[in-house]
Amino acid sequence: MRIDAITLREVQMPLVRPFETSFGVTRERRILLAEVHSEGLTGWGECTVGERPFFSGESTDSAWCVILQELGPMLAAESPEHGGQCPGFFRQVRGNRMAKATLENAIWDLEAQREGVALYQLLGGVRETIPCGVSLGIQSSIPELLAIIERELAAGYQRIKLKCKPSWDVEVFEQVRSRWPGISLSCDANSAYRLRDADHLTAFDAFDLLMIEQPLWHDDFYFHSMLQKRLKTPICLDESIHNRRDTLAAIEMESCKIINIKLGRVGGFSEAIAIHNAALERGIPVWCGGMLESGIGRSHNIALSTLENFSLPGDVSASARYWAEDIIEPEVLVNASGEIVIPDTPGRGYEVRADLIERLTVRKETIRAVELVG
Ligand code: OSB
Ligand code: MG
Repeated sequence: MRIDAITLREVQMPLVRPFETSFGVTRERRILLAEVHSEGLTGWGECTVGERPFFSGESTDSAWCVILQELGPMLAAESPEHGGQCPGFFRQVRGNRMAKATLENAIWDLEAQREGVALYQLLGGVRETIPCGVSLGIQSSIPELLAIIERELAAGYQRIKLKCKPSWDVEVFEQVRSRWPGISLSCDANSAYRLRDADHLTAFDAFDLLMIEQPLWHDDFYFHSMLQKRLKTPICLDESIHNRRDTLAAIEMESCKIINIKLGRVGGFSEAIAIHNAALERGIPVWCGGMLESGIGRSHNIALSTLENFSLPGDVSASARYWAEDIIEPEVLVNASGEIVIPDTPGRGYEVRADLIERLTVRKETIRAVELVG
């Protein structure tokens, strides 16, 4: 496919409620969207970076520069047939995986439209519905958290994940478990603990958690493997896993028993599929993480979650939990059984609301392929 132009824009979208993790509070998202125009079709990609470089080393502004200065021109000079070729085009650029995923995912989105198949089928997905969980931020009090859990369980969500940190953990788990002894419950520390906290972390074993996500350093495998030997609760790695090699290392070292796959963190659909396959071959279940995405990123997460080894509920939930108005149509809905029903229409399965996107846009730049070759 000939690339005619790539438009990068920043949209600003306030969250319906603030989201607090061990590294801070997010109230409004600054989201980058890429449109890749090719032969009359438009593929969309969302950059899942945070506003500040706290989850990964990338940020909204760093990704803006890397896409405009490096990755966009590299892609515009090519005529890709498959999204899977993108990592090759971007090979010279180190890191910047969320920026790379923005463009690669747009090419997959475009390819699905061109082939007239649903994106999930192009990816090799096999599920007609996907199981959904919710990730609940740190709250100002335990009663407030309990009220939110009650609402999410009533809505049908199949798994509750609690963000935790040293001052928001055991006491919270105790109260949640005493109220709901049987629910599927997990926690995510976003690297808030150190190995010296191992004794404290063994106390988590009393709460029958499905997993503890990324308890230690964001770039570590070895100390997680030491910690896993001391815990009954399975460790799930998020931040540490960037590619298939990381996956093999983590499994080999027994640093985790479960893997969270995020499209941005791993650089796009092709690496996400490679990680999925490596984990499947080794009997390690995976699930799809979330990064407070708009509908575009969410639609891509939904397509990815249909692959066979996405056997645990993910963090991909209804649009209305994040946005007063989402930028896709229909918005993402979760049924009373806590599932998203996969759309069967060609492409990503959700239409883009161009007018709304235009209204939310605060900056926009276009790279025209002719300017590069001409
Ligand atoms: O670690 O999974 C995480 C949000 C921002 C940064 C990191 C994480 C998260 C979430 C939210 O847990 C998941 C979602 O609801 O999109
Ligand atoms: Mg996480």
